[in-house]
Amino acid sequence: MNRPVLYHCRQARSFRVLWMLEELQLPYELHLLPFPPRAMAREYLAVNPLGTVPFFVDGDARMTESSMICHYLAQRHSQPKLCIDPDEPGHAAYLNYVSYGEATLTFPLAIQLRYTRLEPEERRLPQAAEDYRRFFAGRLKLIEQPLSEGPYLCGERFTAADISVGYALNLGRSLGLEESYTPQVRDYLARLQARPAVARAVAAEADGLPLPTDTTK
Ligand SMILES: N[C@@H](CCC(=O)N[C@@H](CS)C(=O)NCC(=O)O)C(=O)O
Repeated sequence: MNRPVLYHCRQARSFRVLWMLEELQLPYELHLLPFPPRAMAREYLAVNPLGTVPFFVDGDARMTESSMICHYLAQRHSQPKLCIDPDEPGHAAYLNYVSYGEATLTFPLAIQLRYTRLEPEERRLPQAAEDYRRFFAGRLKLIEQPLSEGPYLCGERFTAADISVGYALNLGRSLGLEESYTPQVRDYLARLQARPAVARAVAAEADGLPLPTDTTK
């Protein structure tokens, strides 16, 4: 069987998929791209017209949404089991957290990142950055209760939901927003970051390509 193929930029949302592949210990083919690929690797537009990462190929499947790729992989590979099935308690909450990590938590961070660091000085928007910092901090409420009750969002089982949310929390920390994390959220992030699969994913992406700098081109 062909190995799945992942197009990835270091530290971008495609890291979620790399992390999931390492959790499942699947063989895969990794294509590392400079950031942003639509400007720095224009031939990539023939692969993914959006120019975004991840782009994931598995047989006939073509996918561009990082959290959903993690869920897809978790459903197709049961050793270890990294999802909550429809017939198990907590399935709805699991699905909700998978999507929440991207749609609710990463979205305001992307605006923060863009208007504090990626845009050239004259296009930065301190008010937008501050508004979305508050937005992000307020939206963390949803994970505070489950993390006061168990080690992971869905209780004792580590799942794709933790990868989706964990990526966002780590990005928030790298943007200096860790002060809005409760002690339980901080411990949770440390627990996720200590996973051997994270270390393997970091090693896999460390090939010296430039870090994300400019999305305006
Ligand atoms: N919702 C998508 C977002 C994908 C996305 O926007 N990726 C960013 C990197 S974090 C990207 O490729 N940006 C480059 C660009 O917009 O040209 C996901 O979760 O994968």
